[in-house]
Amino acid sequence: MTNSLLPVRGSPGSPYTRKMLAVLRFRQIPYRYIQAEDSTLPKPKVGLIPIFYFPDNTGELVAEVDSTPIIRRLEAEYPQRSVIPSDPAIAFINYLIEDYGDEWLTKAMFHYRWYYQDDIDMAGSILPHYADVTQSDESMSKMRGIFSERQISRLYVVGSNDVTACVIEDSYKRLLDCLNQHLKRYPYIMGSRPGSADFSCFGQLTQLVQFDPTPTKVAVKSFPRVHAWVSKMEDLSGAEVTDDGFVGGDVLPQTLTNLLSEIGRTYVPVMLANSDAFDQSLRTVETIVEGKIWVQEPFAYQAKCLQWLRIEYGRLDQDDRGRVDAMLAGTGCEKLLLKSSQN
Ligand SMILES: N[C@@H](CCC(=O)N[C@@H](CS)C(=O)NCC(=O)O)C(=O)O
Repeated sequence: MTNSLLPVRGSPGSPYTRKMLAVLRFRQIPYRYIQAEDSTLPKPKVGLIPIFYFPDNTGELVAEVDSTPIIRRLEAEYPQRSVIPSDPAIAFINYLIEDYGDEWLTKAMFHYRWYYQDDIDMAGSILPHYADVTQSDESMSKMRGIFSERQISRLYVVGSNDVTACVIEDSYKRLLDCLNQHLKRYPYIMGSRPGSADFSCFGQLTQLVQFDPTPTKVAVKSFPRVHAWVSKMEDLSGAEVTDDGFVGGDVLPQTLTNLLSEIGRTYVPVMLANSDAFDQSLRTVETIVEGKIWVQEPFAYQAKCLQWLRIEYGRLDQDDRGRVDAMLAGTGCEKLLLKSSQN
């Protein structure tokens, strides 16, 4: 029986795990969720969660990580209840917002979790239990110290430091405001049915809006609608959707354009500066975001993300490129595509 269930390894404290479980539920794809180390399963090439175990053509399981391509693979293998808009221009917008959720919003998630003492205490005392709740209190308190120190020492990886803290926090609050405005009219970011962009933002927000005390306070006090949205997104297995449910046409709703402008203020300059740092073999990424200095170490994976985004754009035909260009004009996001559009 379990053979027909797609095995997925993850953890409740992992935003990407939450993203993918919510996709599986919405898409009504039967899965089994593995929350513990299982030595009988193969190891992925990169030590990240969530891990999906797909059977190869001999039936042998192969471990895969990286939620964005896995979502596309699931689309090919399970046709029903797609999370990718069929209109290529809207699919591109969905891809861009998905990447923003995965690559920018995660900075807020990691920053808030490991920057302030209240948040460090909560995450440090709860997260290690996810590996095994039957561990003794002694073992847990040891784990708590090791785990917290390791995570705090990695804040620099996402670019969180004393200089960038307020840029990250302001961007989180503006995002909540954008979502709050948008959700007054549409149940999902992508319209009246959820796209993969909804799930990437949701994944990060499960932690920001509902777990870590400092960012949760912001949401509860000022954005209860977004808090409720996150709870509803968790399990959309029974949500009814129609083929024309995604936003469409040539003009996006103003609230979605506002979200793109928010993306243009933060994600865009940092992704561009990061990619330039790689091109020029710089040891530090330095740019200005919202008038403040942004410094971080170059992040190879995010340079690849920008390449992939440009490849998606390059796949559009001329008509759809023109539509995307018009949708992005003036939001700041058009700057991401300057290189590829010159090709
Ligand atoms: N790009 C990956 C990112 C996955 C990721 O960063 N996962 C985190 C947990 S949410 C992780 O496994 N970090 C390594 C660690 O915690 O040791 C995806 O979309 O799946």
